[in-house]
Amino acid sequence: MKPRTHITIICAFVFLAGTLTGTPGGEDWTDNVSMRHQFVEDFDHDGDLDLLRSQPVSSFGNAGGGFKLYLREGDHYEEAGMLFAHPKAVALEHDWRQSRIWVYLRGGGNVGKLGYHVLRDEVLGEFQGIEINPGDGGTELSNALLDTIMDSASTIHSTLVQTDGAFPRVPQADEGNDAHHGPFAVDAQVSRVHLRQLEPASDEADASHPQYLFTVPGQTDRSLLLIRRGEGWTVELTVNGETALKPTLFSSYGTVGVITARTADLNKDGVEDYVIESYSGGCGLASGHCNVGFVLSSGEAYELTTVTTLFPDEGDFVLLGGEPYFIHTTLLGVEACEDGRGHNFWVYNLFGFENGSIQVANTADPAFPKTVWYSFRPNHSETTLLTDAQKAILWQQSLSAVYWKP
Ligand SMILES: [Ca+2]
Ligand SMILES: [Ca+2]
Repeated sequence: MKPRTHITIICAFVFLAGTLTGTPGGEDWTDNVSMRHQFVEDFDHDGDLDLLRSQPVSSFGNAGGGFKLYLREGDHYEEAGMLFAHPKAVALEHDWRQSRIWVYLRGGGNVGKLGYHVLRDEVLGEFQGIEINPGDGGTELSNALLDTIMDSASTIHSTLVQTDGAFPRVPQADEGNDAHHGPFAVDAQVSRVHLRQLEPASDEADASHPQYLFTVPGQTDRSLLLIRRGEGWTVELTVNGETALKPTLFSSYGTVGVITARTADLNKDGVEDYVIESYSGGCGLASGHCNVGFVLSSGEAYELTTVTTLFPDEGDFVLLGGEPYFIHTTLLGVEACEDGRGHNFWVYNLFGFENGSIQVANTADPAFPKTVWYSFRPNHSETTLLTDAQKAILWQQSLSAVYWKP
């Protein structure tokens, strides 16, 4: 077996200075709930998401603090050990035998410790590391080592969560999604597009060559085929035995869970279109990252557009003025808001369908683009924490995070 190695960098995305103390939830905030840094990641590479959860933030200093590792075992977690880390300097490396959890621990001045804990057979080993001297005035070698391991280009976000100190529960699939901060008020009358869920034609997929074949019941003339290629997937579509979409890269990375496919006529030409989804996994809110492929009818052929969004669900397909739209979701941070503090925001854009393509269509509803503060309680209002100029920047960022034609 060929060793497969990749390092994913995990960093906290929340703005710690503003949230470690104070009143993150406004007047509803009470002190009997503790805030924890939480990384949700498959630490032991067994296909189940695990938790690395901090001790109370009040015990944290500049170098970081203690974290406990909980490995998912079926419907519960087993404590696998403890490590010391800074929530912004944790990286995870898997090879075929074991995992390494890399940490950088800042000391005084430029001095710090870089090293890892081996995770093997569900046991977390001791810290093994070296003293390095990075930063301004640090050595070239130390800087290169730190940059290589804590490569910010591969950042995966963690979350700051409220806990009552209890042993962690196994999270539910929809936990952490944007439903409590959606673009529409809870009682808003919004029509949804009905999408028909498709079952793969065969569940006997060969594990070494995974593929999914989807057909619409009663429509034997066309079929949609997804084939695993390396880490990613290609999609192809045939109509009456003819190729209507040649094999095209849909998602360039692996899938956590299963690929799903649904149909609806989104571009209203009388021919069913397809929506396919591949969740990327990752920790915390990153687990909501999902590639959504729109396979849209266009004359005799079909065209694929993939977008990356967060926690897509039925609620993201809406009818506005009788026309179908998709609500695209991103989560972005702003360091200095109107209250002088850093906050995170859900940014929503409307996408419309025209023939085989997808377009930004925020003009379809005056509420879009919508920017909602990700606070600690349900909220569906346009934020007042940002200036128009800040919102314009966020909006630009939200659309640059979309992965269009692969
Ligand atoms: Ca695991
Ligand atoms: Ca169509």
